[in-house]
Amino acid sequence: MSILAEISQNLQQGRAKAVKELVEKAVEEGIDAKTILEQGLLEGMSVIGEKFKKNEVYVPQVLIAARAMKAGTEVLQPLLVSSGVKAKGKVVIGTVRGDLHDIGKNLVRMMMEGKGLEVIDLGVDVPAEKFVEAVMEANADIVACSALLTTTMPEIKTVVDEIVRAGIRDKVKIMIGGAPVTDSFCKQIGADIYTPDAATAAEAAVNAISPAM
Ligand code: B1M
Repeated sequence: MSILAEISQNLQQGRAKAVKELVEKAVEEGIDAKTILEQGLLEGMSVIGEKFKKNEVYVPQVLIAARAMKAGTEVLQPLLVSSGVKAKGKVVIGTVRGDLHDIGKNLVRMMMEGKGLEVIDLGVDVPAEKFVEAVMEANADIVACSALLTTTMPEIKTVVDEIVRAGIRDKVKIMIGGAPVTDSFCKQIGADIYTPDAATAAEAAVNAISPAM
């Protein structure tokens, strides 16, 4: 079995320590961080997602798989940092109210930090007012909202509305993402940027802040 398949299998079994060690070993073997992330960690999480959908695994198994995913991504974090010119700018990020999923949001944060952006992470289950408060306090350039549930997607619209209500709509770009989110939803709710994955989100954030870079 390849080391990437081993990472995927151990993640599915929720073996955080083994996942961490295997990811370290894969890095030592010279496999690049993006491949380990996509073909090892995310591959395992996607199998878990399918099983979860079919009720073949339940919340506790998914949670321990998520913990194993975290252990693996922590090893990769410094390697996902790209070299080159560092962007300057501030991003406020969070998972919207009612939603506890944070793996994707954490990846977006890591990739943005990798581009040199300062990221203020509000965590999960973040009310719209808290996004607005944080943007105003930090004078942030971007607010980034993640939602993983179809039931919490409308909460992103609440964030947009709150930003308009606070009178800061022209001062901040609104980026949105998460599995059920689409570009047409982005347009429909009056947000600025939809991106499908963490790497694209980080690139889009840099472009939004300093288009010339
Ligand atoms: Co949940 N869950 N979950 N879950 N969970 C999903 C999302 C689901 C699709 C599973 C399924 O049925 N197949 C389903 C949602 C169905 C729907 O609404 N359409 C679901 C459900 C139903 C639920 C509960 C309601 C289950 C229950 O209790 N009955 C419950 C809700 C809890 C809540 O939030 N209130 C629940 C709970 C949980 C756990 C807590 C057990 C756990 C979360 C642990 C954690 O995050 N710390 C969990 C998990 C892990 C999943 C799955 C299996 C994996 C999600 C994940 O982390 N994927 C998921 C199934 C799946 O996605 N296949 C599922 C890996 C991650 C890297 O991908 O987050 O999509 P993702 O991020 C991507 C992109 O979307 C993008 O970048 C990342 C890739 O680079 N992205 C952005 C994300 N945010 C972005 C922001 C951006 C830009 C891009 O700009 C701002």
